[in-house]
Amino acid sequence: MMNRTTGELRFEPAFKAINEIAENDAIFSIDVGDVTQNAVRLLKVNGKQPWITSGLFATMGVGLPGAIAAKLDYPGRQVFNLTGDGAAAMVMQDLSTQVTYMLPVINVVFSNQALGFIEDEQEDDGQEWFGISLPRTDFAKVAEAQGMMGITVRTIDDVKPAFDRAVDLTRAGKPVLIDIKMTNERPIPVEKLALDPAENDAQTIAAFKKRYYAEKLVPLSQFMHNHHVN
Ligand SMILES: Cc1ncc(C[n+]2csc(CCOP(=O)(O)OP(=O)(O)O)c2C)c(N)n1
Repeated sequence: MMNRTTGELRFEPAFKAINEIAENDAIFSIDVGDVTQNAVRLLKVNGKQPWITSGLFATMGVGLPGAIAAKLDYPGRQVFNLTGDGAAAMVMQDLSTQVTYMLPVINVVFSNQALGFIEDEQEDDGQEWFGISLPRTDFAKVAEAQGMMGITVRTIDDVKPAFDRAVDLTRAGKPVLIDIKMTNERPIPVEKLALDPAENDAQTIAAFKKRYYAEKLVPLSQFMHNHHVN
């Protein structure tokens, strides 16, 4: 999915671009939500690139202030704030703080117009979806209103140039916000893989593989069987 060049814009190509521009000692401040799972899975960190989130309380909105703190503590290092649109809306007034103190952070908003993580939980619990839609917000304009360059990304082709621009701007000492207008797919639920014929009917497995592009995944039981583990 990261290497796709056609189709609707999902989150993976943005992570690919982030991996490409990330400096050797970059710091990632990650917000709470689907974006956390995606960052765990898709950021190719090298051991010198710390990433921080609100691990204990899972406090949404931690991405932006975390990036401010990182940049203040490590002014010479590249700093990313990776956040969902719900969390971004909770703390976006502090983009002004980055401008005021000239903190060149790369702020990335993954705009799926949903509280994605909660939507996933409601689906998993068989609840009706409730209170998870977010309004379409132009975060690039929000950034511009606070004196920061805002870039909107709508297609896969737009992704790389936007991040290259972000590198130029931050190297020139300016913070930037990239608003990724993307589809609203949830990350593959690894805790609920529907792959095993012993536990799922063929239709369920086929639907799961189609939804998550999981054709190549095989159930754990197959590995166990191959290794003669009962
Ligand atoms: C302050 C706070 N409020 C509510 C929650 C519950 N919560 C966890 S993830 C989440 C949704 C996050 O949505 P968004 O920021 O849009 O990111 P996405 O999951 O779509 O990537 C919510 C409401 C929380 N963790 N912290």
